[in-house]
Amino acid sequence: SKMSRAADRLKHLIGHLDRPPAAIVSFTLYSLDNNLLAPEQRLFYEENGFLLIKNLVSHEDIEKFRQEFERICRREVQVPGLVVMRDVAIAKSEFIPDQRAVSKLQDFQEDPELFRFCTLPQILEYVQCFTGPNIMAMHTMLINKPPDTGKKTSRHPMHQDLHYFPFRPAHRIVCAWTAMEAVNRQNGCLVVLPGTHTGTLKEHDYPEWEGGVNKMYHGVRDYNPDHPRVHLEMEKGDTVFFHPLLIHGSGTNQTQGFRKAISCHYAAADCYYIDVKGTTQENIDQEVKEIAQKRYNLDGVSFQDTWAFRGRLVQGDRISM
Ligand SMILES: O=C(O)CCC(=O)C(=O)O
Repeated sequence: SKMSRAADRLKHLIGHLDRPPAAIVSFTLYSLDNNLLAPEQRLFYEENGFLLIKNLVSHEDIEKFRQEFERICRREVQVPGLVVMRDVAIAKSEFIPDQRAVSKLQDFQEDPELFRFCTLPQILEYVQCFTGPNIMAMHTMLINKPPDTGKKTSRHPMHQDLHYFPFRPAHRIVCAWTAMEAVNRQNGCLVVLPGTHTGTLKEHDYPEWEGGVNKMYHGVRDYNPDHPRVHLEMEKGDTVFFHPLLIHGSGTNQTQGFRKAISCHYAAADCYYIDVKGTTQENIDQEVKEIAQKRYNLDGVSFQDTWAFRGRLVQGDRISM
């Protein structure tokens, strides 16, 4: 595999040097020096922009997140700021108060049970390899990919998450995405283009799909269709950490079950906000401001404000975020 080739190369390198392995990776850009990641894991992330850790979240915790999700779907709990999304293929008239009507929850930072995911010590231990010790949870999602209706709307177009973020630097941001059940090609696992994290932020917009596209599901405008793809098949509790420039998406769910995953984007608490005027992010800036105005009747709120407002410190000190 690519992982073991990288490890072999590293072992070979180490064998020809009289310095400790830490010195070899001290020039790395995408990860930080600490004692958690093995040299081959760091090298893998540096080269590929993602790192899969097996069996990181307990089945017991996942069951609690699932139960909380179901309570939210049944409207037994009201969560301030929570955004409940439905698939475009489901007509408004078909409202049913259970998970069949919900394709995604966003911004669950005010739900103590779901937010516990973002504070799990074993997740933060990995997160700090990328962010350093001061950590903000910036963006939270529980994705409930529905069985596809045949219109292929359950797909998630290929994209870079940095498109949504008006903060930098990119390499101090990381996503943790945990499978809440076995995810595979049949139910629409994540698909990544390894190594694309070393590129720049590309232009994103709504893809021209015949069956319709979900709200805010922008896709990357041009990427190399011949770039090698990796389908991240994962077991329940497995967690992938990935860089916000890594091009990724997910396929249709061809099963009758709902494919669930829970995720959090973390940023170093000493990241800084940027002005996206004149950049490829102007379209998302505009769309987010319009939604904020409509939904919360908030005039004059900036794209950056919407992030500063949702972000929560999960470790260390809140510095500039
Ligand atoms: O869980 C998935 O299917 C993909 C989610 C994703 O990439 C996103 O929401 O940004």
